Amino acid sequence: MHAWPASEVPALPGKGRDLRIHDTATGGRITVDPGPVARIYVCGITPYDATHMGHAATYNAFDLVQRVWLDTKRQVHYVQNVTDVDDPLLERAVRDGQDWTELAERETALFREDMTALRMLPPKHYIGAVEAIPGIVPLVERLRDAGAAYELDGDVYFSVETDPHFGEVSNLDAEAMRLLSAERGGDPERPGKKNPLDPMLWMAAREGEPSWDGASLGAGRPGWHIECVAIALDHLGMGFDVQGGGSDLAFPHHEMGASHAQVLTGEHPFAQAYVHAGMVALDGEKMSKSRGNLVFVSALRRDGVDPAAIRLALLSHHYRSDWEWTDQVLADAVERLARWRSAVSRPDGLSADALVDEVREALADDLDAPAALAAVDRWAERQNAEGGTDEGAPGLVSRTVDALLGVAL
Ligand code: 5CA
Ligand code: ZN
Repeated sequence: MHAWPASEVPALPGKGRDLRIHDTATGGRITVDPGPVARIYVCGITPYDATHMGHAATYNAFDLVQRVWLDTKRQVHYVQNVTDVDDPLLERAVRDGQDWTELAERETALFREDMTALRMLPPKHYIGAVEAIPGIVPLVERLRDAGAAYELDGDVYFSVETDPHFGEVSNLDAEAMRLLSAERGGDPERPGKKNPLDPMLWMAAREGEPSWDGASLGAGRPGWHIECVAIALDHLGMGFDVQGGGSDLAFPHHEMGASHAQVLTGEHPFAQAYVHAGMVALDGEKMSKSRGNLVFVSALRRDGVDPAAIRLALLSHHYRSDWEWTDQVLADAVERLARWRSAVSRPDGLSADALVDEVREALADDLDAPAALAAVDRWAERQNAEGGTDEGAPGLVSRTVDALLGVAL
């Protein structure tokens, strides 16, 4: 699939700081040391009901990761998927009486437009589940032939017990895993499984549902976790730097994906850091397609909201916290954008050298965007009140905000 166009990332004077980020697997902050080419995989959307503010907040977090790396003069190799065939997508298409491929294409196109408007950096490889199927089938066959997968009425399951590291991503107890598995696409109640948590790798063709040639697996379609594993191994390889998504992906999705990959390759770990963004809520409940309590990026844009203000609203919360979308959050962001734009509108002003350092330091410190915004607020307040004589300072602030926060002033 094609991704979306990249906005220019201005180079800043000096050099950025190395990223320290909270890793779910170790439960603490680690310094990521990616080498000259940083490798990141961020789980993409299942294309229906896109792009809501929860999606946007999660992609904003991983956009910041890349901006911190780019500021250290590294290249970034970014891969994202689109889950363009899966149960919930097919169910939605049936509910609305539309063709599932048309639904997926339309929503993916909308997502690209929203990402472009929000100045999110595009992945180098943007890969759909359907186009990944020829690469998925041999992986499932290999797992089966190695005794790590088994058949149940034509479906193929992964045996979690074959990975000695299973459980090390999310660190949950057995009961919590069972509950989350049932909630998030698993089938712990299905009789005949070796372990109730075992996830499906390949689902045999079902009447009235799309299916693909699965060679020795028979016709069917891929399970969810193996989709991301196949794409990540193909485009990044084992041991890449950051696996990213919302906190609802830690278990089972990232746990199972890590196990699939570790058993397939005999190597550990799948990713150096597992990074998870908090959940955005609306009216006290997690914003989710199943609840339908959604605020869409495109609806705000249609109402004439500047995408830079939407981005500032996302940035005003720490990526790891769970937070609530409200009209006030957006109103504050609109005001902040106006103050910042006014402050950078003059050709000279208050020196910004210290500000560049502060923003860099805040973001390198587990992506502390609220601290970065506070630093720019302080500069803008003094610039608007007192000004200064430093030629080019406002331009430097614009470039800093653009390069590190993705906001065009
Ligand atoms: N296609 C899979 C990943 S392979 C998927 O989870 N798709 S999704 O469309 O449901 O979600 C896309 C991303 O948005 C995921 O990282 C998910 O964790 C995140 N997300 C979903 N809802 C919220 C929310 N309310 N707040 C923050 N992030 C969210
Ligand atoms: Zn994924």
